Amino acid sequence: MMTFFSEQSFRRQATTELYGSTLVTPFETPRRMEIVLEAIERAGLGEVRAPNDYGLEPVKAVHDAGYIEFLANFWPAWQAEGRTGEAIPSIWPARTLRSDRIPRSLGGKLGYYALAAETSLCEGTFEAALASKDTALAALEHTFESGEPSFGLCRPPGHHAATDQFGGYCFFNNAAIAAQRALDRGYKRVAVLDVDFHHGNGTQQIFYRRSDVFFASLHGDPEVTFPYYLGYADETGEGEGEGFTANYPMAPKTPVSVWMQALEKALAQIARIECELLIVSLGVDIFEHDPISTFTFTRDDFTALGERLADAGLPTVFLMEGGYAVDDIGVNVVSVLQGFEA
Ligand code: SP5
Ligand code: ZN
Repeated sequence: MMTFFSEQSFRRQATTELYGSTLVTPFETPRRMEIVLEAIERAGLGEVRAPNDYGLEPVKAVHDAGYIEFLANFWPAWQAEGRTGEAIPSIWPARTLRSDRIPRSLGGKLGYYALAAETSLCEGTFEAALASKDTALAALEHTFESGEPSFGLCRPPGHHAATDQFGGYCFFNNAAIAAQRALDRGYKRVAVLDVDFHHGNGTQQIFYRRSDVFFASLHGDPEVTFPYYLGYADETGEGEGEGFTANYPMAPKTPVSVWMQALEKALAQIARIECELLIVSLGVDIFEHDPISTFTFTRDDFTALGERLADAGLPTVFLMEGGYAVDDIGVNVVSVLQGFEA
């Protein structure tokens, strides 16, 4: 399988993540990419190619212009104010405050455009986010042109990023950008299947009122898991989009057999709706030893997942999302991709 990866992904080198009451080294570390690349090479999965630069148009097709500009300008502006540390939001337009104004100050903008505080903004974040969406777009283009499956080794991940909000280690929603591009290239209906441990709130929000993208997510129950405020089973889409969102929240330690039953339901919907392309938001934080997650996937379960996805019989683009058991992330990802090819 062809993999796409950009060295520019390494330009985000954040040193802080707000975790409980302390700042820790971010779980979403650049080292993850090195481990995946090593595993791809060791397994002989296939060529790894750098993506083209697809510019900002495909980003603007999904994200708010003010939000893109905020991410593009934030770091230089922050530095120009003499701020040296990484930027972490600490106030939002929460329910009792106004959300119809975007404050002039950087601190005000930071909260306006954030949905969570664990994800800092730092030097190189915007450049890495651009590289990540280019990686997704290159994978999409490869599958569009050849019909062959492809893997976009995206970093930073994307599925928590909404129209105009970053958080959950995500800035641009790579899966949404690729899905929109697929539609613009002529596909009539696209499925985004999100198997990351966390609910893909951003992807859901972007397509919630639309029937051209079917979004299905299998994830830790938001009653007890990040992002807490989206991803419940009663969220099924709105208006035109009614029936084009499906959520399968599951309790901590849910057996993989139960998870696989939810996958069957999601794949049945994808088949019934007659989706022409499958984009997989591939988070391997469903691994049994993931440090921030509570599902129980083993290496063999990842292989079985890949095999089952291949049986769907659709042109398929895998895009990297989460996965924080750094030493195992490579084997886990490659197991899915080799299962798919087997
Ligand atoms: C792309 C992706 O996987 N983003 C995940 C973002 C999760 N950030 C918040 C993590 C909070 C973890 N709380 C864990 C408690 C473990 N005891
Ligand atoms: Zn995740």
